[in-house]
Amino acid sequence: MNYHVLTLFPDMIQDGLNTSIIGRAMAKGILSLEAVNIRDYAFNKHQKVDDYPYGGGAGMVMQAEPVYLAYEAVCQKIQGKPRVIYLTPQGRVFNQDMAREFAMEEDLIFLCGHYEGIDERVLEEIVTDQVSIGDYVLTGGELPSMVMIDAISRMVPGVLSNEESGQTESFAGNLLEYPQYSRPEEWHGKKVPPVLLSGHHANVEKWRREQSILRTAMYRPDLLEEADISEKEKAWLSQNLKLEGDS
Ligand code: 6GU
Repeated sequence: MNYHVLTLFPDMIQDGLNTSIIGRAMAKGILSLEAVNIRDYAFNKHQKVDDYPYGGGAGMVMQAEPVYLAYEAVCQKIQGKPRVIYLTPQGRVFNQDMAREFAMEEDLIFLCGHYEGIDERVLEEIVTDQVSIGDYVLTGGELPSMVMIDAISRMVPGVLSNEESGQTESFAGNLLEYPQYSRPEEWHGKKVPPVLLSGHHANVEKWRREQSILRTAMYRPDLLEEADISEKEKAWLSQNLKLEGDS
């Protein structure tokens, strides 16, 4: 997977993604990251990339040409036309299914806007996917692109080790992760659930599955409609939710 991020703040992208699991995958050559400075493609006297909006109003608009030239330079370099993700609060809200889908691409271009946005005409020509990371407004597309790159990368084969594997985790099957415990067995008077100390593997798995279902129902009931749970588990859940309500 080769990421190409078109941005006015290339250092932010490079510095933010060179550590931990993503940094390790880059060092191994499973991932690559190129931060392209849009300003390098502003071929005017002051390397200006923005101008006043036609029609007036507050702020500045990123001009079409430097963005387009930066995009063309990437396409030229890789001899292809990859998907171009424009980070905007107007986009589809990013989720785990989208992370899995983007992880199948060989190259991805992320286009980070700033100021009041980017001239609509270049967006029409190059953008294939408009994506938001949630219903709040950020100052630019850099943090959203880093969020997406992190989430996509861990779905790329070879990035996670077996132990880190993305199978039993939050959003697998639209269920949240079960609670985890480590030593000591008692901390601040709180004991580890006895089943986890029992050594009975099947009972541990059953308990974890139940906890996942219960947590999803309590914290993210919106996910439950899409969750893979059996009729028997649904019956178990409604019984236990009643018990929660009573206590
Ligand atoms: Cl993708 N961009 C900006 N600027 N703000 C956001 C966002 C993206 N997603 C949520 N808020």
